[in-house]
Amino acid sequence: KSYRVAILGATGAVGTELIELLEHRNFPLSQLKLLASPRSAGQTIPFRGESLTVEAVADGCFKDVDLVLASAGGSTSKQWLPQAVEAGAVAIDNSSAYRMDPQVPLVVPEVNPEAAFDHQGIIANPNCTTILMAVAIYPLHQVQRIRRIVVSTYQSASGAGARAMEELKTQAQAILNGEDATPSVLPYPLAFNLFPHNSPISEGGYCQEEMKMVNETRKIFNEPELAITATCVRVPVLRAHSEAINLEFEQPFSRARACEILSTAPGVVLQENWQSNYFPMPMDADGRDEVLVGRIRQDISHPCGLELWLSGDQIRKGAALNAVQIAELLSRESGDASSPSLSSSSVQR
Ligand code: A2P
Ligand code: 11C
Repeated sequence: KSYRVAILGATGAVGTELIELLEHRNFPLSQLKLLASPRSAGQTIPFRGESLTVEAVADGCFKDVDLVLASAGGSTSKQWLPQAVEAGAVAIDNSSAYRMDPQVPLVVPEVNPEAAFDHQGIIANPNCTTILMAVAIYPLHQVQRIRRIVVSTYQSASGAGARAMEELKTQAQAILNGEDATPSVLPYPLAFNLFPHNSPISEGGYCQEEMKMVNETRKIFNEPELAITATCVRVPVLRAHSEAINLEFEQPFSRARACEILSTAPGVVLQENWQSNYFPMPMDADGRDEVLVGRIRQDISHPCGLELWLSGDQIRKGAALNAVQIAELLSRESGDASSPSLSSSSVQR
């Protein structure tokens, strides 16, 4: 079976990657509709040897669509996805709009693939920092329960979209040229600088990005009480996020055992060379599907503590790839008539 697919936000950083992944992973599709704002209508994008024209999202545009991959921001998802589901499509949403909705599964295929089938039309893709951390630590959590997570992030411009990536490049050049480098996309200059994550401050002084890491990880792991604290920082990297993660387990967990588990964990590449001080870096993670994990070491401040470091491509595994993997899960199950699938008739509304 092949599917009629629409990408909402096709001209953005994640949308561009979605198109590339659908092409290269040979997703079974019979039609691809590219949707964005009216600003991009008429733009053409190559796909499988053809030139596809971007359309402005509009009433009625989902009537011949089986699957929507959305990455156009929360308000756009809220505005259009109910209509897409109503028209019979299944939507995989990259925005934060539906993630904490109890009716909506929040899925990382390496962690909770079964949750994807329990949908009512919308499936949420987690925040990028959450996905990268979940892929790296869930295999350890399965062996020995994690009691507390302390995470600090080093997030690239790509997390703020294609325009923020462009701004980092032009700003760096402007600074080197001694020209005006006033930002217009991000709130502060990112070139040769960093700042605490630019999402609004919410509960108790945590920013929204930090609370996403707390709440989304709990939902994906199905561990509503898991203790998590996060500090999120935007750094002048173009693409790929990094994270320093401190884990406290219920029992001591040796570095050797953690390395053994992570060396075969799905979606993880263990990357450590202690002699040359070579560990995961965003430049190595850029364009890769896997989360690179390294610098695994015993926490000298706690008998049950373990430290680790990761870099992962925010646009790829942190967003587009995770969404395509969810679509692949659903499409594989569609062959089995008893499973909820991508066909609208099986979606219970
Ligand atoms: P457009 O390029 O027409 O503005 P990024 O995350 O890289 O900033 O990309 C955001 C994506 O979401 C783009 O494809 C953008 O389209 C799309 N988008 C933003 N706002 C809307 C909207 N109101 N309706 C449809 N698409 C939107
Ligand atoms: C960032 N993670 O790097 C954010 C961007 O909830 O999907 C994505 C926000 C989200 O800035």
